[in-house]
Amino acid sequence: MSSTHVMPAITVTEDENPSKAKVSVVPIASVTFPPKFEYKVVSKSPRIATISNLLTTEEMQSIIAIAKPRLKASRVVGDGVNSSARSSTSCRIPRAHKDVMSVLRRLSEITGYSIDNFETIQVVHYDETQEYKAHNDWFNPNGETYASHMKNGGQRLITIFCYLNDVTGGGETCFPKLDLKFAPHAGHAVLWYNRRRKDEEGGAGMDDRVLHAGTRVTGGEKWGMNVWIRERKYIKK
Ligand SMILES: O=C(O)CCC(=O)C(=O)O
Repeated sequence: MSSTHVMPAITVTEDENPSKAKVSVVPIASVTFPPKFEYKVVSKSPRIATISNLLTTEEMQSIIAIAKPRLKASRVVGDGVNSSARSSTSCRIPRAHKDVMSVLRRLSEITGYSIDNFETIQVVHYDETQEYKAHNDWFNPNGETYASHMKNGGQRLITIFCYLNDVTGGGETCFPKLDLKFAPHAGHAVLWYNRRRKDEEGGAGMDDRVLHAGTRVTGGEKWGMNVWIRERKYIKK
């Protein structure tokens, strides 16, 4: 493991991350990055980036082993179980394992957000033919379940979707409104902001442009991991 890495060319301002002013629970010196780690800005508005080599092979194997016995039919926020929009299985995993924590520490350093703001990690698994149709990760202020979701940690400000294996066919993460598509590659991730800054076109508000889908897997299986960063501390239940 090497500590050589390219620091992100992205600045999180204090108005969008008030907790940045507070002391991080993780000392920066303890964070190590895999060799060839690279953070690349893809779009400045909406803010989207790719992260190459975020996870090591050992970390991916551990995360999959932790998740495998826990998988259940995926739920959709505010839409109940077995929604036709999402045919994958998923589960939440504890962060206590060192191979989960090492990834979260990197993401805390990259984004400037404390791990305290990270929602419980979700691992997703798609078999061949499975998919997750276009959706937003943010809680809809007009939705029935908005208040209950917001109570613990507030809005999902940032999504980091990590790829835990190489997929034989399909399974891209697709942003139909932006004409952007990311193919799944083991150890890599896509990061995006779900809320516009006030200086972005349209002004501050939840961002419809980051509507995205996990396209149908056409060969092999796909493992992924969702890291959602909330605007405030998220209490694990
Ligand atoms: O599978 C993907 O590429 C995206 C998954 C996703 O959007 C989600 O789990 O919320």
